[in-house]
Amino acid sequence: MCTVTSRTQVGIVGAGPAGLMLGHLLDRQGIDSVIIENRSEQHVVERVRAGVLEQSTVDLMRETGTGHRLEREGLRHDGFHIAFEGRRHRIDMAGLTGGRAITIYGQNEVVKDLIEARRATGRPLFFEASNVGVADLDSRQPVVRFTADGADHQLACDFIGGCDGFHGVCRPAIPADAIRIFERVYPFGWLGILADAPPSASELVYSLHERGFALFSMRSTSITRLYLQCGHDEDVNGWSDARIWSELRTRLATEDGWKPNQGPILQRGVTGMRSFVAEPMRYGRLFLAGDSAHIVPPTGAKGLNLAMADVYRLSHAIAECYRSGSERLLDRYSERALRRTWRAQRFSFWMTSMLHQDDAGNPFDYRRQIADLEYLFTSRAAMTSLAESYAGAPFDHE
Ligand code: RFL
Ligand code: PHB
Repeated sequence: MCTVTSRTQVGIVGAGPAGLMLGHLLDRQGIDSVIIENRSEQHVVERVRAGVLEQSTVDLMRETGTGHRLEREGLRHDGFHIAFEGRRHRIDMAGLTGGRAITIYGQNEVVKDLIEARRATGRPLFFEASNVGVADLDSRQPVVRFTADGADHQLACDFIGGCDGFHGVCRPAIPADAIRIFERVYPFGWLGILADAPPSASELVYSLHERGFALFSMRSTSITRLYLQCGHDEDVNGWSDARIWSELRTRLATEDGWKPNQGPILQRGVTGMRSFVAEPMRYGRLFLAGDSAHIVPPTGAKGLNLAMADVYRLSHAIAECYRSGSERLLDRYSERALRRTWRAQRFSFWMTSMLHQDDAGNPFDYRRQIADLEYLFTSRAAMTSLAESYAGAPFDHE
């Protein structure tokens, strides 16, 4: 096999939301990059994951020319509901935050739009790359090695964006004594389904039930997205369609007669829940962004949005370095990104522990959770705090 030696300004490992958006933001500043992804394009655009985009993510896509379809097809939600003890209670997110809202738009649609934008620039994007590795990270010319299109590639870079998710190769390439891991694994996971059924409510419903958490969401006016708390490593094959629907209805139905509509199940999967942070998010000229540096449990709907906040910050830092030679923003990147990360960790942990039933099922905890929720809905201050965190703070690059 021949070896191709080439050079770029920024080597980006991973074509998820973080890697693709980083490439896009750099391109807009006239900075060259090569994106290297180990899965196929089909796999990447069909992967069903996040659905909630914060206001800042929506604004970023709009302002950088990738928001056309999002504007047409995204569903703007000004609020959401939390159900407990048979009743649904609304959080008026926009009213409490001066107009900030979320938009429902599938992560795979975001990825499709970003791939299209990448293609339009003509800059390189490799799918199905194998043997991906990074080296010389603490030198002035780090390298990404990979095999693609029948050749071994040696890509010399000024910087590497480690955007390869939780199971990628970039974080493990950092020497163990240069990184510290903070982690909490929860004894539960989510079983998620996509159902061919029109959503029976116009906003999300998070539910605390004695049998465990459930969540009603959607992807469009004809597709419902639903989640159920299950075991951390639950075998999805142990769940028949009938059992899934029965459990969803039991946990979500409220006394006013509301329940999710049923329909054929189009897709199903289980995700174990964890909180994870790697510090710092930089080693030499390798910068981690998105899930490669941090994982939040999905209850706060923050993971994709945090990834976008990271690459927004990183693209500014890299651009400033090329423009003025100053490494000031690069040097602040990790500390500032971690500050936002820990805020999202705090919020996601709180939402998760308020709404899930622990394995041990201590009745004390359930009563405490109900008290937490009752307080929430009697206090405008508490609701405002929740609404602010859920809608997300503006992105910043300082
Ligand atoms: P990704 O999306 O994992 O992308 C990483 C990419 O890197 C590739 N890769 C490699 N490429 C080259 N060489 C290697 N050696 C590689 N190893 C891996 C992978 O194939 C992949 O394409 O990380 P990124 O870009 O940081 O994006 C993060 C988000 O995907 C993640 O945080 C969200 O999906 C989390 N999340 C949610 N976030 C939200 O903001 N709002 C939500 O509503 C929300 N809901 C969710 C979620 C995650 C979920 N699951 C399945 C974990 C709901 C669920 C159920
Ligand atoms: C989703 O629609 O996939 C979704 C919604 C809210 C969450 C997590 C995921 O907290």
